[in-house]
Amino acid sequence: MKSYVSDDMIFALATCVGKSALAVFRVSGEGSIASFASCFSKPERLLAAKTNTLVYGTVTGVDDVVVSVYRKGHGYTGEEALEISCHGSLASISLMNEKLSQLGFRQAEPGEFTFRAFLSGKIDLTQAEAVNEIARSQSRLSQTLALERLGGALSARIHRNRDLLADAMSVIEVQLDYAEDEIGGDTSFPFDEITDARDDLAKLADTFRTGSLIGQGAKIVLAGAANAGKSSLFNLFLKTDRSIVSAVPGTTRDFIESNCEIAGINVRLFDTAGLRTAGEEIEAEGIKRTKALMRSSDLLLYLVDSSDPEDGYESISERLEKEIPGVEKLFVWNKTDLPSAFEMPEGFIELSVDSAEGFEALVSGIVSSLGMVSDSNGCELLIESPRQHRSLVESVRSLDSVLSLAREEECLDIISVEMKEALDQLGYICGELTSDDVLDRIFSSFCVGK
Ligand SMILES: Nc1nc2c(ncn2[C@@H]2O[C@H](COP(=O)(O)OP(=O)(O)OP(=O)(O)O)[C@@H](O)[C@H]2O)c(=O)[nH]1
Ligand SMILES: [Mg+2]
Repeated sequence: MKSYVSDDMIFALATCVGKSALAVFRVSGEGSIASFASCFSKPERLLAAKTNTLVYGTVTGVDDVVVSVYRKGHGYTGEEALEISCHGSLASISLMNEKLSQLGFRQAEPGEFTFRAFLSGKIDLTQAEAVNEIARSQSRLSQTLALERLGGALSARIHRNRDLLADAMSVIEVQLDYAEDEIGGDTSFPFDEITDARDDLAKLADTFRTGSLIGQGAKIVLAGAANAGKSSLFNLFLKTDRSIVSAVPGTTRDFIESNCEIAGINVRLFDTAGLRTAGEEIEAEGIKRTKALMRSSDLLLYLVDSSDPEDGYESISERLEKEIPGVEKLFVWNKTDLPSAFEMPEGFIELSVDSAEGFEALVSGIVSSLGMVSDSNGCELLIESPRQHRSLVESVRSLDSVLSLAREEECLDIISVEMKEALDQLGYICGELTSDDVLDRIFSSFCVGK
């Protein structure tokens, strides 16, 4: 990678610049401890310190500090490294920056500490990506899932399948060595092993939609006829009077958006203008925007006022499916505290925003419509990286063609090329095979100090 030299000493502020109790600097690289000891009030103590221990002292003319010592092979990067905690004032931060530069440390690039951890074999590429996913996570659930990947659950799953496929590959290679260029019957071809790996990888690839929704947050749009109770429901989700509620139809014109957590899932929630034949220009523009939002949503919550004989709910699901195809939808039969003007059609969720009756069922409906687990019922392994997803899909595609070529008793040479491709794709996921471009893209999206 062009900007990451791996044999020098680097440093970065690992905490934010601002008013805070403490600031933490990270330094890493061969010679870090000796270099830092030259400005430290107790150099011998520092030079003799065992790994994973703390040394208290003063950086002359800068600040009192506590230094965490990591010897080579330990700590985050796997290199000789220190974490220096000083006071969190802007003056301390600036003086410490100057001091470390004078001592010969280079300001680290974004993600460079994690890159070094990857280089030294402390973590693989899935774990490096998990570090960034944790740093970016905005909900408890996304944090928990990323932690699972950081712990190596994804790597272990990929390696298990890779081992299975490597064994299958060696069976194929033996047959190739014996110059049997065609499979004689299906007895010796490892169909079962390849099918098992293929199915497991496909299952993992299928978790991407849910994983990325959890990681990036789900876009949920509240829509429906004017006065159906969209703004009231929006406020109920946010637990605040964010959107104006009134009995006058057409209250919300421009859409309103806000972040919230629903069952541990990070959600970008939109309240929109009621859908009706618009009377004037501004409302018509609001409705146009509502429709665009509906099309781009991960989940559409369509509200009907069950007490209003005018609210055209009839065959709404078919109509919406035609108008907004391919978007997950939930239909909400609101205002159940009032006498119903019609019998509730099948598939609607009953709700009274006023009394909050039915709200829990609505939340469960949202969780399952997004294909998610709620934070209370444990976590399966999910992926959220588009890069990992692409490789999984490619690997499954190659394995599908291996299986169909083998069924057609095609030449083993061709089959082994596809097998190799499937194995390579798994190698890309964990970073055993990779290019500088890919590494650059992954690590440059980290923040400095990570
Ligand atoms: N009884 C009852 N009234 C409700 C309920 N939900 C909303 N309302 C009332 O219905 C009226 C319209 O509510 P809003 O939340 O403003 O409806 P809206 O869909 O945002 O309306 P527009 O922005 O005009 O499209 C208000 O008077 C609410 O108090 C409910 O569950 N029960
Ligand atoms: Mg409204």
